[in-house]
Amino acid sequence: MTTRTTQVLDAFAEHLRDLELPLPVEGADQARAETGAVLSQLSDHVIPRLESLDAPLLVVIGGSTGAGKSTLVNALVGHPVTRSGAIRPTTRRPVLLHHPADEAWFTGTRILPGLARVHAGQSNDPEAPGAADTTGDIDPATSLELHAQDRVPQGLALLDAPDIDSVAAGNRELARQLLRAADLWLFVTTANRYADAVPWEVLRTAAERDVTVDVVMNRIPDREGVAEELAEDLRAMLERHGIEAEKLFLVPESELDADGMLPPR
Ligand SMILES: Nc1nc2c(ncn2[C@@H]2O[C@H](COP(=O)(O)OP(=O)(O)OP(=O)(O)O)[C@@H](O)[C@H]2O)c(=O)[nH]1
Ligand SMILES: [Mg+2]
Repeated sequence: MTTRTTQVLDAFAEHLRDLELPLPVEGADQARAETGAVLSQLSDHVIPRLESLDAPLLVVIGGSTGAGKSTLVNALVGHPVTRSGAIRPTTRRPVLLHHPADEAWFTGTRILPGLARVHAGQSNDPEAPGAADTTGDIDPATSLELHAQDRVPQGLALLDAPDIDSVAAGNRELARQLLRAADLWLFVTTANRYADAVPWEVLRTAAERDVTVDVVMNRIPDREGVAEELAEDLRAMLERHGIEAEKLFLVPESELDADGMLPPR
């Protein structure tokens, strides 16, 4: 349904697309980058959300490489669906998990129209996490892998994103684009890495546009008092950066099983 509001936004996007900044003056690069970011936020989030308020909420799981994003997503659905690994970065192609009944919301180009859809072949085959690469050579940085999962509640979708601080430039840009499409950003960091600079810069942009952010501090040493101490420090950092985290989840370090899975609890 196209409303008057979305017509106005479409016209605004049209103006932005026509905007030329040809002169090599100071700040021109920045202005070009901002124009691109606004355009992608309009097409990836604002317009589709206004057009279908009842579409599933998109939770984007983002953060530093190796923070354990994919491992946590696998824990949430109870079996390995997205590849986790020792090589940094591991996740290249974003993986979107949705309830089977919500499939139609994501197969089309309603959100993230610039990303080609790749369907997971046997999404419930635990032997084959990330086994969707049957589609040959579709560039991971411009595609989105879709998995129907019964364990994901209807009305909610989880998106395992590439890292935001990657040495791979494609990953960094894609991760930022995915965050702009998020209804909720689940920011994952670890007890070792939570003071790194890059995530805080990205969090600040999230705060600037009032996006809802929840924070996971992962891999907290399982010793008395450590979680409380780290949580207090992290809360103070969030406050200093003007970020209102709705929830802070504290996840203790635990042993993974042979499949790389966290214990269910
Ligand atoms: N022992 C232990 N290892 C973990 C835990 N969480 C993650 N790991 C390991 O840490 C490595 C990185 O985990 P991933 O889940 O791939 O991290 P990621 O945030 O998805 O990384 P990118 O995809 O590169 O952004 C993997 O080898 C995991 O098996 C944990 O709680 N305990
Ligand atoms: Mg990953």
